[in-house]
Amino acid sequence: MKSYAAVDLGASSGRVMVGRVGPDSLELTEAHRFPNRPVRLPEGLRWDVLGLYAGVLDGLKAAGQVDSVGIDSWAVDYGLLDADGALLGNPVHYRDSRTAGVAEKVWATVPAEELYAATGLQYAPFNTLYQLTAARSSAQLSFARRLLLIPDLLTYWLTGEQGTEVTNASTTQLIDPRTRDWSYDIASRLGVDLGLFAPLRQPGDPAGVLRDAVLEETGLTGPVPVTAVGSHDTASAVAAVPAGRERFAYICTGTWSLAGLELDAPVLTEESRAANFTNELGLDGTVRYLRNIMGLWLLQECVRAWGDPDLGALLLEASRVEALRSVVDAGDAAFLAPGRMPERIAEACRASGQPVPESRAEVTRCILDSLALAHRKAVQDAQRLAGHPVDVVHVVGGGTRNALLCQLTADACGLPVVAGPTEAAALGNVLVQARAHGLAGDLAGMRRLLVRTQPLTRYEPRGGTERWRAAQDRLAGG
Ligand code: ADP
Ligand code: LRH
Repeated sequence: MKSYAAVDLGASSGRVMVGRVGPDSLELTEAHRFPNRPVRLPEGLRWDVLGLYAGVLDGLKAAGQVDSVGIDSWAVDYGLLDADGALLGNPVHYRDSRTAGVAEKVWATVPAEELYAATGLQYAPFNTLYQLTAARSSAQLSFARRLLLIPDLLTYWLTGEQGTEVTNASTTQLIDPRTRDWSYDIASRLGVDLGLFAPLRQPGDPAGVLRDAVLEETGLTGPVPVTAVGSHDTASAVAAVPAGRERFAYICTGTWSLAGLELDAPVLTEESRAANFTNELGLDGTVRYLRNIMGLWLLQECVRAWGDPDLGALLLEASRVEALRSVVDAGDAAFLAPGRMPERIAEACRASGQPVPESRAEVTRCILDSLALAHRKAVQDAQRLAGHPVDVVHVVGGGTRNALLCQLTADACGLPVVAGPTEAAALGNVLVQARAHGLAGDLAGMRRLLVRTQPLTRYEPRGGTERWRAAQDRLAGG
């Protein structure tokens, strides 16, 4: 039995989990959880990356002696280092408004169709490429000698070693998903200096050992290796989808819903671009073909606006509200920015001629129905665009604790939903470390271990697919 610390930083919270892994056993316990609160500064929305690093150190101390450490986090964002290796400013939050209107400027040099054919990445205003374009004339970028994506930055602070883990690099829009290497042509045409990036690392590669100062602060005894994992949280979460031989779709539910398929090769067609599907890199040569849906962010923002009422009670009330009364487009980037979420949802319902949800329970039901509908559309579109039919939908992540959302997703998709594990990203992180440190097996073997050891809940579709189809048509027409 070996133990691994998985640092998993989501947009709403960070956690350090400890995984104990044997050939036929896998146990995960939480050592430490801390909130991830973005900070609104005069210059814009920023991550409190020093607070997160402090949370990681507290977590490693609470975890105790482990055989290795791995870090994953949300994608696309980065810190810039100066020539001395010091951080230049607070990393910009992907919900910051600096990228508004930037994509159009990029497309004037490399048309959107060509950019998709080369990188396979969906359009999202916050792709690293657009962030770098927005920052082009900033003082920070002109002083920067190194760019590290968030998990790579924390790894650097823990070990002193720099690298660019490839699954997360695939969200920069600077990677070619066919070669799984940099897209040199795109970078040079758009004036991005690839020399800013440290060399690519693969999940499972060694990423250094904890520095002496870190050992001192955490009370651990060295050497403690740090191992590269699928450092994009969604890559780690998909690695931990507990699928057997079945043909499956997955939905990673948390702040975002990431809904799609695991494929052997990217889908780079014009139809796929128009449907805004992304081809991100997964473990062992796989491609994560998926769509970003606003996810439980919509609910998080409402709950914040309402002064944090009890979530369980709210969901119970929402389960009693009439179904599919009003729905909004949960894929709409108009919901990306923080603030005024209950009002923005009401406005979207009014604008599309639907009843305006009044009570908190009605707004919550509108959000969950809308998410389930967006899950349905993504699962259907992915199957059609990739020519890859499925029989079951695996739901992983924090949203598995929301039984109403899981049931509505099964109903909307007209397919069984298997929900769990909740801490999928941490489990994927642990399993990649375990494999690097001697656990035999491929991705399928890792998944078999999850099926044998993790509690899963099955939701059967309750019929009524007609109503979901009608709601989808209503939204498309509205
Ligand atoms: P992220 O990794 O993006 O920060 P998580 O995977 O931790 O997100 O999921 C967070 C979401 O999980 C919350 O926004 C909330 O909607 C949902 N959630 C957490 N706990 C519960 C609970 N007890 N009941 C229902 N939903 C929950
Ligand atoms: C989920 C996630 C998602 C990205 C978004 C920025 O945490 O990594 O896969 O698109 O954050």
